Amino acid sequence: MEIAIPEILWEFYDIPSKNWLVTKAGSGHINETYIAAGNQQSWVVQKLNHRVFTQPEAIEQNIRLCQTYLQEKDPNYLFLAPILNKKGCYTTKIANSYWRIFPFISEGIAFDTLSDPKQAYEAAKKFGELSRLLAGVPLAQFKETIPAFHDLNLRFKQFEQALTEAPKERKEAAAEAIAMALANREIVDIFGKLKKTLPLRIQHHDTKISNVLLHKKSFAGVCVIDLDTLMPGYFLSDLGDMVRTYLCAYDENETDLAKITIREDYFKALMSGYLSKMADILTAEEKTQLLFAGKFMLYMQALRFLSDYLQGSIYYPIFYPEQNLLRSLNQFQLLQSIVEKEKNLEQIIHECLT
Ligand code: GN1
Ligand code: MG
Repeated sequence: MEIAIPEILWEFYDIPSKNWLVTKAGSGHINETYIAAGNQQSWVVQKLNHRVFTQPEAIEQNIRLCQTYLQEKDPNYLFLAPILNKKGCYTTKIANSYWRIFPFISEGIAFDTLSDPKQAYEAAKKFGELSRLLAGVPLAQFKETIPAFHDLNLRFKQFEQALTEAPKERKEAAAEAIAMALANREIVDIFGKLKKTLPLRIQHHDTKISNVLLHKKSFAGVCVIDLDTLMPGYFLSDLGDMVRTYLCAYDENETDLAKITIREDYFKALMSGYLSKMADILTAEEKTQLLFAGKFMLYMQALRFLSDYLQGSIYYPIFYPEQNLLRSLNQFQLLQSIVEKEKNLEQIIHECLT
């Protein structure tokens, strides 16, 4: 693996240049993340994927708005924004690349899957806390860092387009996943109706479990990370992506579908953690859609992996040719598992709300 942080990057910051020991970090699909370890202090260095995030200044603006607001609202809240360069910007452009440097949080750890319901409680509480703290921030000044990012109606159109354009062999290989996408189309229609009435809130839009740091020993929530899609959206996005990634013992890359089921005790922990911060913020209508949030995000992620497979895997990096198809089947399987356990899950939600 080639590791390439430009040496000159450090000169843009008030960080005395050191002989950094650089390693690749994180399991994210889109940006490139490194840890630069020094004797006294370490940093997380990240190269923004400019093909996906075409407007770094929109990210810059949203993060600044949140940071200023949060500093006022709760000065002790750890908001892990990039550190400022000498020009006072979060982002540093070198040649045609955009770089950020974040403080390295040594007591924090990020997981790809969970092994204790307490972790689900703490992580969900941490993301719930962010939504809660930002509930009063003026939305009008925020930019969409990726336009219509979680608009399922648009994602479905993109899927139909991909289906029309896909070569015959790919369509045949994906027949099962395509059938599942069409069979669950109701989710698109429900979302289409909900977006007319649900309130807009600042959402993180990528609340997967690897995007929150928990304390190494106690598992207490330390801070959320990956703030590039912090922008207005629906509560469905943040709650839903937690359901998508906290409940199964295996992640989206697992290919043995027999292992893909949800753990109800983790669902309970997740809901209680999230609602401990959000119960008095959510509207009555939002509270009727808590289970739908998970279905919505699982369906959308399945559709995105499937569309990408049909288009020749141009968005999500893969390690073998069928990977995005298998990721899609994995997510459809998890959706199925939610549908099968729907009654119990609704009962758990009911208990958490009363
Ligand atoms: C991508 O880059 P990463 O891994 O944080 C994607 C998310 C998906 C996720 C699926 C900008 O996030 O929307 O949910 O993969 N981010 C973008 O694992 O598309
Ligand atoms: Mg991300």
